[in-house]
Amino acid sequence: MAKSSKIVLYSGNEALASGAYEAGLKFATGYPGTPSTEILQFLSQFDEIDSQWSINEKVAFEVAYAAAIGGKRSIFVSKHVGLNVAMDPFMTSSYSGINAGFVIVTCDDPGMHSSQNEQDNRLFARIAKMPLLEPTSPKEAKEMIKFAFELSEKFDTPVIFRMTTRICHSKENIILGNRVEAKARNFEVNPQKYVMIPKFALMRHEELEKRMIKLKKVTETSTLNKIEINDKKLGFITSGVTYLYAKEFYPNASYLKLGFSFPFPAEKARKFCQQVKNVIVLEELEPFIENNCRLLGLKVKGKDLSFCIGEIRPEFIPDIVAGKKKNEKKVVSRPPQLCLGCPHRLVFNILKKLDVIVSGDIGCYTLGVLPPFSSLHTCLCMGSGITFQEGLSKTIHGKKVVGVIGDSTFVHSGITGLINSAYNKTKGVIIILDNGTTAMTGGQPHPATGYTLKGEITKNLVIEDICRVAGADNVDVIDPTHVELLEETLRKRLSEDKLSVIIARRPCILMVQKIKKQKNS
Ligand SMILES: Cc1ncc(C[n+]2csc(CCOP(=O)(O)OP(=O)(O)O)c2C)c(N)n1
Repeated sequence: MAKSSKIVLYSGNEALASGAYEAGLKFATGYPGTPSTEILQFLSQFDEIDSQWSINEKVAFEVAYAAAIGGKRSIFVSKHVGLNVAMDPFMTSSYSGINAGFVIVTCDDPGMHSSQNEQDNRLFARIAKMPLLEPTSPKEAKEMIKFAFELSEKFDTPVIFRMTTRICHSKENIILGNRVEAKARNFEVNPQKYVMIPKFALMRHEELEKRMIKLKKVTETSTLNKIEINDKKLGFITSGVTYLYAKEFYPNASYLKLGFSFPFPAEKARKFCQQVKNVIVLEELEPFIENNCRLLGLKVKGKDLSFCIGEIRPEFIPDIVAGKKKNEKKVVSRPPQLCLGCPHRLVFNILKKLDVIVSGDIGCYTLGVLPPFSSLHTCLCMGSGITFQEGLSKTIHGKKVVGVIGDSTFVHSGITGLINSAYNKTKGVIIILDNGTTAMTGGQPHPATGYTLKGEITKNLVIEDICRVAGADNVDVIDPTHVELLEETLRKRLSEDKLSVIIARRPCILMVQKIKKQKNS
């Protein structure tokens, strides 16, 4: 086959997806979340890849992981907090190992451009004992993802592939190559490997520890962990995008650039520190590399705690090197707001009038917390709009608690909360803000839209039916432009000693055309 050599300007997400395609990827799952969303959207164009938006990250992880055990190279993609939702299968998957290659792509969001926290998912590599790869740029992401599949298959392990917002969304010229089909693998019946009852899991734990010893040897010799000796007075141990930032400010310094950062290449770090006088560890968020160096007794300098909070910007580098605290210039911010014409606005106008506590959730509607509405009082994680309604309504006296949750979030992790509320005799009102899409992340379909990631028509989940069978006493479906009816119904349901769901259904104003197009296709 002639080698393709087309050059394209791709984002890190598109580059990663292209690399995975070329590596013979056959199965891809995920749930939308900034900054990861475009990876799966990009993969969905390829006929050779079975790709899906799953209903949440736990399900996505299990489906993709099972496909890998079944014999197809597979990938799971989510934002950093998505991996928390998938933590249960994630942790035990390193015991069972894989069959065909399985890569876990986690897109972390230092600086929380669009997230509820800025956890550093590199730390999960240590807990789960999985190899960790970290590209510095889109070009590297494309090449490294191929290595990730090879590594996974060679060592029978899931591989964590960690991206960050800047790498996901910055663009670089990428050379496209040909797809190489991976060698076919068959599923083998092997309960000792795939049935994690304690006896078998103990044996697999032993395998895992042996694997870690082997992987340690690989990180020591891997070309992804590269020593560049220049000026021997100043050197950096670094990974991810901070490597490029440091290079801009200190092109003549020495570098230990880590691309395969766990298991930590201890001997390489030791060798580097022997050759360079002043070694500074440069990394975003947690002192992950720094602590690994300290455990080895290496004399390295890290960053001040103030730089563990928020993104590292290129202009911070000299201050980190000088051992200073962060001195960030404050820019006057322009708060976001619900779009004019957004149907959620109509609901929050009413909630503002009623003297109620509102337990919120994650989606566009979280903006109900800000003026002019100022009527959303809690928001922790996806699904908590309903569970907080239960916990708060059972503790706060004198005020009613209304839970709000979006349609995509309801399917993601609201349904279980509603079943719990009904089972445990909770009273009160839940409002499902159903705008017919996952608006917050750019309008992805979910089961209640009746469309798949590939735009195909599928079974349409009926939210009101789910609410009824979950145990809601009343389910009202109201277009929120019928403001008076909505207010009247909400007041009535609040006055009753029942568990009620009101579905405020009207399409997202930005997605009306998109949704119409899907329906007509
Ligand atoms: C565990 C987790 N996964 C993904 C996300 C990203 N995310 C935040 S809200 C949301 C869904 C929003 O859709 P919906 O609930 O329908 O509300 P809308 O934005 O449409 O109003 C997603 C995917 C997240 N914050 N946490």
